[in-house]
Amino acid sequence: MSLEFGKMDLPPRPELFDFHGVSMTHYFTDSWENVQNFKARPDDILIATYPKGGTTWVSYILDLLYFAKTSPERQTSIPIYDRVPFLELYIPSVFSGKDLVEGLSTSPRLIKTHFPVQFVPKSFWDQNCKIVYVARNAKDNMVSYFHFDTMNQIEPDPGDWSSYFRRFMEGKIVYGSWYDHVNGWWKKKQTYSNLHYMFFEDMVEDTEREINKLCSFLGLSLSAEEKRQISGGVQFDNMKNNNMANYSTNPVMDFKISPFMRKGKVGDWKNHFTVAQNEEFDEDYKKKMKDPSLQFRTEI
Ligand code: PPS
Repeated sequence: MSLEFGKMDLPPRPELFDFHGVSMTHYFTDSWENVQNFKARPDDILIATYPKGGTTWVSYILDLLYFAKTSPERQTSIPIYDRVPFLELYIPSVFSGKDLVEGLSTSPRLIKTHFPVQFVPKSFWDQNCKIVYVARNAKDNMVSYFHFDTMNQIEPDPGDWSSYFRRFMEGKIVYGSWYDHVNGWWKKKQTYSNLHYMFFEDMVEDTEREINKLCSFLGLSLSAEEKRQISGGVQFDNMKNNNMANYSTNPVMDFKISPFMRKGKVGDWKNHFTVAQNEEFDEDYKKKMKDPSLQFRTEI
């Protein structure tokens, strides 16, 4: 089932509720049993992020690394959200991410999730699947998520910026606390070696370097020229202008309010946080982010 339904059919925005200790909406829990019983294959690759952490960017990079040479037609015919399906997204009689994954004929299958680590279906661990986790600094992540929630009809109403700011710190947004998410996955990395933990800011700073690290992790050997080409193709402006990567074909998003590929920057939070908000945020951040080995950059 691909994502196709007319704007007229859009249901009202969903409500947030507590689900096993994490704020969620029904779009990501209605198919819970089914998703938990997902049968991963050993060569499946899971791309995991907190929403707005760099999911689409890394998904597109992985799709190019694996399939640019063998299936160039994918690049002009299949939107990224169909190539790398969103496992837990379920819109009754319209869309099932799990069905879409099961219908993939690629090997490996590239699979997107925003689950916190404790929600990941067991078979990914049993099969020792490779997992790429992307994290983005909390301030830019919050700003990006706020704009996304204003334009995406299947997200709860974000309200105004100051109330959103507060709810982000409280973890009262879809997929819960950013702090728990990035820390939970970071901790998992200490015991699960098939997890590559990367940072949005590093990708902005040097995309080619991060592609090289991905290739080492995935065991891929592409030529320097191929990697350079991929790195060029995934720069922000190129992805923003690429209809197969920019979500412009997605019916639940209203680009008149805000585009999916909005700014792609590190430090845009400075255009949103007031001085007082920044102080409050930093104070709260220190209390929640106790692990000195997990460091984020809010500017580069
Ligand atoms: S989602 O909805 O959770 O899948 O969104 P996600 O893809 O994780 O995050 C979207 C943000 O990533 C930015 N983006 C990029 N930035 C720089 N370069 C490239 N190539 C790129 N691709 C996506 C996108 O613009 C969103 O960030 P903001 O800050 O809102 O612009």
